[in-house]
Amino acid sequence: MSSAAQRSVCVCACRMEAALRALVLQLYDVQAVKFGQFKLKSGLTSPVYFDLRVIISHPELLRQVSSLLYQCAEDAGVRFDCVCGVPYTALPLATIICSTKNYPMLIRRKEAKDYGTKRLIEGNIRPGDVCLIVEDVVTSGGSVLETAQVLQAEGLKVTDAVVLLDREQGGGAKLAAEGISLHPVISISTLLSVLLSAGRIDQATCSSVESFVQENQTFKAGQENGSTALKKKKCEELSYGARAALSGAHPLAARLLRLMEQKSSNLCVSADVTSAAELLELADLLGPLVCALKTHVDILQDFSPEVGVRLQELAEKHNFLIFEDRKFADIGNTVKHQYEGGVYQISSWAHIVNAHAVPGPGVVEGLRAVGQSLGRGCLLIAQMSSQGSLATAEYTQAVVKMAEGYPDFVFGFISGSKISSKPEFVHMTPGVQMQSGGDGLGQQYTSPDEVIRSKGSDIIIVGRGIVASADRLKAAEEYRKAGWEAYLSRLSASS
Ligand code: 5BU
Repeated sequence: MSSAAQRSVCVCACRMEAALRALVLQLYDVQAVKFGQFKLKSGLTSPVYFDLRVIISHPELLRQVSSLLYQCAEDAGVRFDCVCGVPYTALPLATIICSTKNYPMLIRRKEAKDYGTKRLIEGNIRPGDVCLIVEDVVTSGGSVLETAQVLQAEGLKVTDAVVLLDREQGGGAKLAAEGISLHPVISISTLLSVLLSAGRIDQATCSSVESFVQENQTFKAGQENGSTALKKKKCEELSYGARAALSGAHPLAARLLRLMEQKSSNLCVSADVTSAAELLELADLLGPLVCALKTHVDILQDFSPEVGVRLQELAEKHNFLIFEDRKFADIGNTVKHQYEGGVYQISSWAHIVNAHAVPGPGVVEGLRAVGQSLGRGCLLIAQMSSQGSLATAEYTQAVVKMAEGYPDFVFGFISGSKISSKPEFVHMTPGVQMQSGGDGLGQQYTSPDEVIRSKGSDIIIVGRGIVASADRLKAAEEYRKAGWEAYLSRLSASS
């Protein structure tokens, strides 16, 4: 770099520093930051309190904050197509950024309307667009994450968030662990040092805030600061084998995770064929390559109890689990009969079944009454791969909560991405093909790499990508390899 260029970079940096310093002092002067004893929602007493809502009464400051937030994203090289402010304080900030910089804006509703469209997001949603999140203050990162999940459920990508003030209590690390980079305009340490050097606060106040921050880390409830927490969390990305050994793992989840490690496979084939002979042939052919074989027993034209027996023999022979994609969705008493009896007697041969959570916990209790003593396990359907799925972010979160109530029977989810950070839970994702696109009937495809590496799921479920291929064995091997390599690179990125 020439010395003239170096000088101009230095001038820019100094100007930026001066702008941040002026901003901190102004925030203090308008009482957006206060020192004293404040009772927080959590019950804790904090020596510092931020109320950035007050900045809407100061138009010049509002403009300045918006401009610094935008600049922060620009300096970090963030690319985005639209902007969404976390309700409510960041809404005017996002509005100013969008109107001055010409970006389309989205508004997240806190509650879905109970009339009309029931949308959680207002504005034109273009699935695949990258949405930048804007926030005023980040403590644990929870509000940013909640907004991100609502946007992601609508098909948007969220990679970055800009925030005016980071309290440095672990929010950045939590968001990073979820694949979102947080870019703060000011950190609490900068704020304290500016106020201290300007004589607005004394050393005792500064120290008490520093201790509060250190003692109230929200990420992994540890005592470490955000960046150490991030390293720790990243190192803690466990292998399938290590998760199998966790004391809280359901025995069936442990068996599945173990055999995945042994077979180097996170591939579940969806054997959607309509004759019993073809199903069994497929199970024998692809058995060595898969961790699970998924069936839709009710599409077979010629089911007999013999099919269940033969499938079990093949599962033993090739070391895979049988997953009947029955999607139970009725009251407990009915699903009990559907699982145990009828023509298919599913509980006698399927290791895994799945259920919709929409009927409430009774559906799990009915299935558990049959399956638990047989050592079976259940996956709850938290999201679906189909276009226009009605599973909102709130619904998905409620499904995770429901699953947590039945650790002796529910061991994971059908979802598009990792939705629970508990390593005992297994995430399985359908709608997977090497090429993106759909099937004209609502199915939407994502690649193995994206599902495993970017979305953090555990198992890819592939149907027609393999079954409709001219060479099923070759196609299955390609998917196995793609899924496994994505898993290995996810692991190595975290160590
Ligand atoms: P495909 O051929 O890879 O599109 O088949 C996907 C399979 O997964 C098929 O058996 C579906 O019934 C199943 N599936 C799905 O596609 N999406 C979902 O959300 C759920 C199941 Br739940």
